[in-house]
Amino acid sequence: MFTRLDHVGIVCADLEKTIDFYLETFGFELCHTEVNEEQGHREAMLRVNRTDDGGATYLQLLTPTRPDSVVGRWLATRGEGLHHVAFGTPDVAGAAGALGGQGLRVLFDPPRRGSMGSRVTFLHPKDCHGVLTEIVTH
Ligand code: V0V
Ligand code: CO
Repeated sequence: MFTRLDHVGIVCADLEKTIDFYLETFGFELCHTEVNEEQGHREAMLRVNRTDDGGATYLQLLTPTRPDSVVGRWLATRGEGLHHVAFGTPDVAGAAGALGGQGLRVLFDPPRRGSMGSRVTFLHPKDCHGVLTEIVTH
């Protein structure tokens, strides 16, 4: 179902400062930035490594563009830190359908636009032992 870890989502207060920290401290590569108006955040994808199946593993740094977005509410109530984990799959809709059939709550049905033109959905954290779990197909 899942073939790799695609990214770890991290909420931050200052996107530019946080990008600089990861580039200067750990040497990761900044490979993409975008605004996701639908989700209400601005983000950067930092590449950690490439994988044999042509995918890659990223850190996704997220900062809100409005206080009432998912990321805005998270920053206001929890502060900076880990927000979600995203697994890669060749078929996000198929994986979401199978997991929904097992009784897990699928949050975007159908999947929505994600980073770098991907298609994504999420599983409710309460159904995944406290971890907000994203499913992504590039
Ligand atoms: C909320 N909870 C979490 C959580 N967010 N637990 C673990 N990790 C998180 N990130 C818990 C929270 O503590 C509550 O538990 C309960 O879930 C309900 O939370 P809430 O306060 O009602 O929070 P809401 O209103 O923000 O709703 C939570 C959900 C929401 C998961 C439904 O965050 C959502 O729809 N997420 C999917 C979209 C998303 O995350 N967008 C931003 C990244 P207690 O306190 O009641 O026990 S988008 C992205 O990464 C993209 C597009 C990409 O390309 O990668
Ligand atoms: Co994500």
